Amino acid sequence: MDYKRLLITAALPYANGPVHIGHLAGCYLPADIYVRYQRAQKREVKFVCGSDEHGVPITIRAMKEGTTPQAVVDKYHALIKESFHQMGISFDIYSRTSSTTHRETSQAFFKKMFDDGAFEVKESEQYYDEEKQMFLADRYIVGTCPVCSNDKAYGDQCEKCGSTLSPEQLINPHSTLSNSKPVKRKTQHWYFPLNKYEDWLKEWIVEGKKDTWKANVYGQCKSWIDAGLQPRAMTRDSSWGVPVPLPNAEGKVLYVWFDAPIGYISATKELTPMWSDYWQKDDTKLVHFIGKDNIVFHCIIFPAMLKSHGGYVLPENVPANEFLNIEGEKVSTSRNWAVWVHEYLSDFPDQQDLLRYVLCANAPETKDNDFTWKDFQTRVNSELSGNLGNFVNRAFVMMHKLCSGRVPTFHKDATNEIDLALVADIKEAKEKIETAIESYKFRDALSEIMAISAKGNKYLQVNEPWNLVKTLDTNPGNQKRIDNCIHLSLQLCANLAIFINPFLPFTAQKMCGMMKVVERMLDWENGGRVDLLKVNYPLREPQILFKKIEDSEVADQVEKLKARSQQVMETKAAIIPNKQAEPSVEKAMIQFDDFAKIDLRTGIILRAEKVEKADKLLKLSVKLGEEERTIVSGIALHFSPEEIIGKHVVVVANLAPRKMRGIESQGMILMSENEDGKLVFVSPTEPVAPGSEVR
Ligand code: B3M
Ligand code: ZN
Repeated sequence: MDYKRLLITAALPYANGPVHIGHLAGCYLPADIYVRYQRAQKREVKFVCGSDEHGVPITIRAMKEGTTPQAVVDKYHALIKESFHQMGISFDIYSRTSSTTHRETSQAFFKKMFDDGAFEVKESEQYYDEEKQMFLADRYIVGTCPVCSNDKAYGDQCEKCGSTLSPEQLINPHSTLSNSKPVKRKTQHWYFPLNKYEDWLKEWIVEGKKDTWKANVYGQCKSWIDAGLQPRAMTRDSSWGVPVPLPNAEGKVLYVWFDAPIGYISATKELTPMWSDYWQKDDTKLVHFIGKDNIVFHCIIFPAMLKSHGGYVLPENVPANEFLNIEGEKVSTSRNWAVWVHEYLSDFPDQQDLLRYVLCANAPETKDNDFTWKDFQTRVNSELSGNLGNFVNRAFVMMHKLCSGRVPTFHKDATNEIDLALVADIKEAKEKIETAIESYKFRDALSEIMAISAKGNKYLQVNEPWNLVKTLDTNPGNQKRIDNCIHLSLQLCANLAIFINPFLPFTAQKMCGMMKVVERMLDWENGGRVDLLKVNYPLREPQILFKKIEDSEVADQVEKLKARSQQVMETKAAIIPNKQAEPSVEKAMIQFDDFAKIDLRTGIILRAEKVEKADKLLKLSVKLGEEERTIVSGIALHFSPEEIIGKHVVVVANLAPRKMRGIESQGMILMSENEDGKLVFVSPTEPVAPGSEVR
């Protein structure tokens, strides 16, 4: 089918943390390459994305950071948006699912399905926290893992042994919000009967997409469908999300995987008044770029929703990538084992293309892949710099040395087989790159580009213009050979700029600057031509296109990765009950994010009393805002209970509770020591309301 326009989406990242290079490699970079290529083809294309700001991960993050979900999404939305922008991910819009347009769009979508009778209402029993008066998402319930006895397993998964769990399987479950034992309560939700779409999905995917969808995507879908589909709840009990637009649905929000993909529609609405052309006309090619963990949502659930609602186009393709591991280990945000994009950008300023190159050359297109800093260095130094950068630089240097800084004439009468072969290779390269990109094989496309650049180097090598010039006196005909060689090499440079542009847009810009051509030259239709640079046209001095990566930079990055995850492990170990305090030593550098995890609050000591049979401990009641906390503090040898009542203090409010002498301590008071070894309270120098945040 001939398409009139393309709508390209990249998965909406959860605004619960920064983006790492695995995210880039997984979907944002391939999507961006594809879109930049389509734009160069002059096709009508829109590229939409935005932050996914609902769902449990956001509320969990808010809890960890001791702040509100809104504050979390505001912070990370801004950070993520900026990281993408700086990396050159060229969205036409980067929106967010907390926008009004999105709320209205997703509610209207739900309402239409509801009115059409698309949902089934079901009652079920779910865990409820009586103290906090709310239903608990699986992640809010912790208990002992029935498989490995880890006592911090979540209601959906044990992170220690990796088992998938349901809250019912946990031994001694308790709420992470109040620590109380949750009770079962009846609740009602709207279920989308996916089972009713089984036949349609079989036809649409299993039969229809066999030859066009990537094997990893097709395979996952097929095994889901073969296993039989179940009705799935499309609403949740929560205070954070898009409210269910029905009467008597108080406290219910849309399931995050119901509203998030509709975010693509809302973002398009915000982008253009022509949004419905993109979503509702058959001649739109819709492509979702995602990571492999999102496959069922984009290939099965969302299409079934679109189908049920009616009037929407369905994805033509869903090219999902696998995962990128780091230095041989899975990315783990909780262990801080990741290369964060904003950190890369500050460690390697203006070197976006180095990362874009390595992440594409090593993209996890068909299987999980490993990113190592050593490999980063090798690819940058020997491939990018050694091949591409080297070729462009040689062609320019030679032109300035041997052809007075201008594009030399191409002499037809001095053409030889080697010239003709290169011209043919350039044409062929264009076609190969094109075919690869159109079929989402970006690694192959990139390696075709590097191959034609390598041919350029070889072409210079066999022509040896630097030797031809030495024998000009005796062999005046050599000038024509020199001219042809430099001429074609420069035309290849122009082609390389066109080819590389979707992949390394910053480099393509630099090359345009060196060639003194406008961006229009980068139009894809110009690829394969060898008359792009006009004869006698003066070109600029070459710039160094790619910075080389030093051994020390590799070592620093590996060290940084290890030190950070080590730090996390130590912090975790430090909150294991009854661990002896470490002697005071200078601590390793931490990132702002590490600091931001600690919820420091001001408080006032309301009551204090000695703890029986523990001569060092005082049991304190501390007022933190509306709340009163019990904190057991080892300060009894320094203070009498009376003298500290009414003191203003600073409390670590999100320290995991620990039992001391049978009393649960719910936080820690910050103290310092003066020269005489006497403990002193850290407290604000002017009165602030108890419960105020310390930053
Ligand atoms: N936020 C999950 C993820 O980041 C989810 C994607 C939504 S795409 C509509 O993996
Ligand atoms: Zn376990």
